[in-house]
Parts: sequence; structure tokens; C-alpha cells
Amino acid sequence: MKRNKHIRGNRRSGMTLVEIMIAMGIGSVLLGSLVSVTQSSQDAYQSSLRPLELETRARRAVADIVDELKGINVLSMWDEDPTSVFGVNRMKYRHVTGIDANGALVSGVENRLQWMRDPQELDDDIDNDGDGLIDEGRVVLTRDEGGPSERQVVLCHGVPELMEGELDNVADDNGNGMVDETGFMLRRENALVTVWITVEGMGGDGRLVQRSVETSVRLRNGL
Ligand SMILES: [Ca+2]
Ligand SMILES: [Ca+2]
Ligand SMILES: [Ca+2]
Ligand SMILES: [Ca+2]
Repeated sequence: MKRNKHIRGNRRSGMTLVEIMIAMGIGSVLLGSLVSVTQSSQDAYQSSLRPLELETRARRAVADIVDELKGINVLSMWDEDPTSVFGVNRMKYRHVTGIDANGALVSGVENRLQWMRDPQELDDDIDNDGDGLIDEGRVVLTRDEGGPSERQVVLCHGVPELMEGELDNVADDNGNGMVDETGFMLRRENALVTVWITVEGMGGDGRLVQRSVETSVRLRNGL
């Protein structure tokens, strides 16, 4: 009886070893699948986050620009004509800093908002700086332009050469009244300035993602 029991025990051990090997094989396959699923989930998660991140970036930039412009009055704007139906992607302006003894407005230093191409990027339909974006730029605020304390602040990066939905074809493809406009534009009607920003980036699936934000700010009028 003891011997039979021993034999049965050995048989159980052999079977267990085979079972373990099979289990290890199955486990490896399952683990591989799990890693693959996890990676896919992470990619999907990253892809879903990308548009949100881009929109947040665009909204922050627009909020900064609104803060910047609401302190100026209509007459302090000059440079290119912001009332053009085509809009402008650069404007110079001064803030009103006070009123002198004669009741005249006192203006501060000259500032500028503009779209500028990224420093390592050329206008050549090629991604020169290797970030996946082609001919992209940024929205830059220059304070005291040409003055002793001139300094530049990048309000938004990843701003494309053309606004979302626009093609370089001398036509208004996205139906906003402007032709072949850049990813950052301003247009003024009386005291109301409208700001547009498109921001772009590469999604987790390697495709280009763009998000656009539009808002308006009412300037101080009649000063
Ligand atoms: Ca690039
Ligand atoms: Ca380029
Ligand atoms: Ca357009
Ligand atoms: Ca166009």
C-alpha cells in the first residue's frame, strides 16, 4: 500500500511539473496580453489627454491676452490696422498709466503681441526642430519694445502657421472672414477685440491634434 502510495505521489509530482510548465506558458501569454492591453490603455489615455491639454494651453493664453488688452483704450492701438477684416497677427499698443495735470492721457511703454515662428523652425514645409510640427510658431508678448527694459514672454507655444481649418490657398476655408490667417489673430470692431488661437501637438497615435479658442475683450473706449 505504501509503495502504491509512493508511486501515486511521484505521478502527482510529474503531473504537477508539467502543469507548472503549462501554467507558466499560459501565464507568459496572459502577461504579454496584459502588458499589451495596459500599453494600449496608456496610449488611449494619453491620446484622450492631448486635446484637453492643448485646449487648456490655448485658453490660458487667451486669458493672458484678454488681461493684457483690457487695460488699453481704443486709441492706444496702432501699427497694422486691427480693424481690417483680415485681422492682424501682430499689434503694438500702450497701456494708459494716468492723466497729467492738463487732463491728457499718460501712456506707458510700447508693447507688442505677435505670432513669431519658433527660433529653430524655418518657413519651408519641413519640421526643422523635430517636434512633429511643421513651420510652427508661438505667441510672444514683448514689453517695452525697443526700450531699455525690453523683454519677451512666450504666452503660448505650438501655434501653427495657419489657423485650424485653413489652407494656404488665398481662400477663407474655415469661414471666419479671414483668408489664410495664422494660428494667432486679432481683429477689432469699435471697442471689441476678438482673439483667436489655434494650438497643435502630436497625439499618442502619432497624428496631429489641433484645438482652437476664440474670445472677445472690450477695450476702454472714449479715453
Ligand atoms: Ca517643428
Ligand atoms: Ca520648417
Ligand atoms: Ca479663415
Ligand atoms: Ca485659406
